[in-house]
Amino acid sequence: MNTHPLSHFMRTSVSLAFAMTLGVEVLFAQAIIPPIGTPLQEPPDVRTPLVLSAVNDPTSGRGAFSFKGSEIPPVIRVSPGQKLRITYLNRMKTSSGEVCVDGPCMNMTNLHFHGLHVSPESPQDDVLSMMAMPGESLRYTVDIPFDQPSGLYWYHTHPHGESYQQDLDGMSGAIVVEGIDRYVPGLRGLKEQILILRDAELRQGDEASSRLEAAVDMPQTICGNATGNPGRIFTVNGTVRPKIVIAPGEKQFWRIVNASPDLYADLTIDSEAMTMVALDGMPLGYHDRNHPTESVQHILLAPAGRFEAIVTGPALGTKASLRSLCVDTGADGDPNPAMVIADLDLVGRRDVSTRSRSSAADSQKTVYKPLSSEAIHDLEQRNAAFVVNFTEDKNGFYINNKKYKPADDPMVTVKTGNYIHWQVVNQTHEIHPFHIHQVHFLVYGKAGVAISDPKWMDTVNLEPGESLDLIMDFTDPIIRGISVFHCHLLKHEDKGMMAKIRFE
Ligand SMILES: [Cu+2]
Repeated sequence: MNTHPLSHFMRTSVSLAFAMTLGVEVLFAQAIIPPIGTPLQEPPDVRTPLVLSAVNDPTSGRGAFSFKGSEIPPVIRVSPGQKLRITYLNRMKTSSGEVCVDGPCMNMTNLHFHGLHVSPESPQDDVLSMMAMPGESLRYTVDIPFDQPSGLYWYHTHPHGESYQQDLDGMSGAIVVEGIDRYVPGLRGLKEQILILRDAELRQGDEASSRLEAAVDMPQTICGNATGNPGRIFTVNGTVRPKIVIAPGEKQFWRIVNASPDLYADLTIDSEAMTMVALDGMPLGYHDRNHPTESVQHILLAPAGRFEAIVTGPALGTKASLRSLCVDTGADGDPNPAMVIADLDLVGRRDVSTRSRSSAADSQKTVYKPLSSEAIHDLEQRNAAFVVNFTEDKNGFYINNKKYKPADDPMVTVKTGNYIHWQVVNQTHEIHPFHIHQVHFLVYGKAGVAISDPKWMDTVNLEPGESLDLIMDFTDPIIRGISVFHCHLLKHEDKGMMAKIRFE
């Protein structure tokens, strides 16, 4: 269940309901959420180096990132081959009003660079030994490799036991690794929209929450097998159901990250097909230069997933919205009903601050990393070198019957330099997204049968009872060190569904 203990919600939700009538800004959740139907807010861009702070919002007390005096997390733009330098200051309070899995949150924090093929050792993407208590700071210098796939990544905090609450509070932001236009030159000159999906919480029996449910057209009928009441709706860049200006026939480049700790988005734009360019930051052309795009009607984004696509403005007179369809999370899952995420505004005036965000032409060569069908077939024939079993009971969540503890030794050691066949098995009655740090994997088989159209991802959903065959890309020695893999429903991760891996 997703109910939140903070009492401030009542006050903020009431003011939201009031504001929806008056059309003024209101305090809601972690920050000011403009009223429904306002234009999509563009987060600020920043290049390395930068200073980011973890703070408690003075009104709500909730965790937040502070950047240049504002609580809007910036979009970090880096190029392959660059060093990403971040000074991260923990300015949160020593005592928290929020509740984490083991009692009151301690407000410890750090950063994870989700999807980047970088070192898991300090001062890089180290979520195990790098940890800042209130008053402490961390200095990150992350070497982005030259062959890092160009696409959409994200940063979020990763303190085991507190990840869920901090991510729910909105301590996350987008990272763009520049250069995706090398794979799809047609992206050059297109208006880029970055959409960061986070959460606004609902409270049962609360009038303002009912209004929010109505505002996003959430059906009152049960969706799938999950019981209970919906606990969340999506926000986009901090706004409930914003308007996205796009002219009829205009092509735009939409880059969407699902930064919710536990809501799935099965994204669709009414009857419009979208032209997918990348999934989880990985351009489709990176492994298959002859097929850099694919037309899709909808795409399932698990928590932490990213989707990048060319969207075409529908004909004038059409009503079109970006929606999430009902996701059946299973009998033990939390409800994940359909809702409207944003509306396409075909006649709205474009804001004047439209930036040309596609990367400038540079001297770097386009990187391709094909994996031949023979190599895939060869890996298919071998038994899985490692099997990840997801299980759960009333006491917690487990990988291979083990509940994660920070003092654990690595559960598995692998030698870098190779592609390796892994299997992930979901033995529970709810869905879970599997994620591993530092690498992407090819999802190439389901229940032992080859998938006709396999995709490279860094976070993949598992249906109840399902087993997936993955080809892990452990080829690059840059990942050497101790890292983790886990369920990306962050409450499950906090409750033990995580394990360490040693890359040798
Ligand atoms: Cu899970």
